[in-house]
Amino acid sequence: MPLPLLPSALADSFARDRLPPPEQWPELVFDLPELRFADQLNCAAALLDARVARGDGQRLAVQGEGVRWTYAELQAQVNRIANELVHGLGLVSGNRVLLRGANTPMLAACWLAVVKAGGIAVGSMPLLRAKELKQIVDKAQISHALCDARLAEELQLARADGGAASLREVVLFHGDAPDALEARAACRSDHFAAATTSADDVCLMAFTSGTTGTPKATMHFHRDVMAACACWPVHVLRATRDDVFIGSPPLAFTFGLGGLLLFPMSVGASTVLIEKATPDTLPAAIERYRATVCFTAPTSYRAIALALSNGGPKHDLGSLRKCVSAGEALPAATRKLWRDTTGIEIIDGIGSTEMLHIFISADEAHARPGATGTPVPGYRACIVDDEGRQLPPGQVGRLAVKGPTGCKYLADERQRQYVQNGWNLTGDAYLIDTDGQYVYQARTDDMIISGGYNIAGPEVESALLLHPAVAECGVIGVADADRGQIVKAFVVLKAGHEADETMTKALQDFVKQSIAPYKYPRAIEYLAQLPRTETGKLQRFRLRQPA
Ligand code: 3UK
Repeated sequence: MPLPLLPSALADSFARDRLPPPEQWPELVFDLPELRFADQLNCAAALLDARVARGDGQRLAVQGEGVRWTYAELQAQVNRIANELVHGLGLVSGNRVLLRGANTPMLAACWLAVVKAGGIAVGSMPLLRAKELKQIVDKAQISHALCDARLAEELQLARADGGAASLREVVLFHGDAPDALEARAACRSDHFAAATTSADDVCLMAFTSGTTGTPKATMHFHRDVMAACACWPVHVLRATRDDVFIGSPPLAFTFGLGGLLLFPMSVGASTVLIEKATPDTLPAAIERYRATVCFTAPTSYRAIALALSNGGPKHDLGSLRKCVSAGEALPAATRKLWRDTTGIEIIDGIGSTEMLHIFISADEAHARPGATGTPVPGYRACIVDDEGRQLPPGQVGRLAVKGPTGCKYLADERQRQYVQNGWNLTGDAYLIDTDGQYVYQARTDDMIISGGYNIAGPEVESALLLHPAVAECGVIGVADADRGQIVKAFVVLKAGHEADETMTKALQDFVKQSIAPYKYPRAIEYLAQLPRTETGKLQRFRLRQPA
């Protein structure tokens, strides 16, 4: 049963008033001693002020293009921005603040300032257009926006004709206007006492990447942020204060927020925030900053490794120590390719916006090709059938998890789908194998049913990726009069390979030889690239739409 909530300390009760009703909450589990937090908790103060108070002020905190801030410098900048928010822009605790920008030290400082001031940070993906921004502003009733000047246009469009009406204040940064955020903050004191928030006060709203449907806002508490820092990073990642974090996921995506800001701060390490971290630019940045811990998506590891082995520019990745993959299933072929190229065993982990971060994972020593891992300490998981009954090992069913964090949608009927009987149901089909490892099958709604067989698209993708001509691929089910559905593969070939009948036959035979023959793709279509979200997820629904 849900815990009784601590009284809120926020002046604006918008978020508290829109939490799911008690009976729709996931059960929360706090069985690790380190998950007992004080009733009064501000996570920005816990991550930043406590670090400086501990004597780490002179240690490097964050780097980016032309920026190198120690923890003390970051704290001073955060305090100036927080003062401007409260004293210049009239922010009241509990107000929602839209953050818009590519990953930069300034964006990170804005996130910390909003949360330290008791505001609620709402990240937005840099590529969002006016229509999507308007949806976010309206849904979260956002009052303030801190926006990179180079991304201001779509936000202005969202406000045209009286749109996004709740948005009172928009301040730009990285611009040269006299009223830019940097200039305003420079006039403010670099001392700011953190808002005294309750551990159960919302500090962050994350909109789901939503491959389909209208966006949902997940809400997380100050305590949730600290719980995420106490579980996976401590028990699986095990980074140290000397690590240098780097990677591609946007800070608006909780994979990036945790991996590139919260987790490095929680151990006193430093982070590198770069605006464009594509497979073309990430290797050079790793070399330049001598990064040691990298966060990116499976396709990005594959693309980097392929480029290195195909005579692309040679970058020294020798500083890397730990590589984390999430967002999508990590194919065994990609794990092997990365190990062959860099000597590093990838740490795979499944997380979700609803759960805040990773809840099933395996460290380098326990990594097994094709499996995600085991529940992270602090979390429990099981596989259930459609009626919620627990299934024995070996059977495919729905993944169910619970832990110190969980799904709390902002006023959304879909809460009943994600949370059932106290368990969070992620929408993934999984099985537990004989050694207790959780093995990803597919998104539950992506299972292909062909001629009475259940076929998981990602398994066929993994088989195809092992073929030397295949750069990338995506597999879906398409309607078929005889079989209900047939397996169809969309394939991107590596340079120098011909998309023709011979290739199709070769790929089909290749799949039949490595997995059960009935799973082979009866149809293959060649594409120049696959449709992906900004976070690297394959958009299978777009493959399903007829060209
Ligand atoms: C899929 C995975 C297999 C899975 C996320 C780490 O991806 C994140 O959040 P989203 O809300 O999507 C969640 C869904 O993505 N997925 C993620 N990781 C894996 N499938 N293996 C994986 N390793 O379908 C899940 O339900 O965008 C990931 C940390 C924070 C995150 N928000």
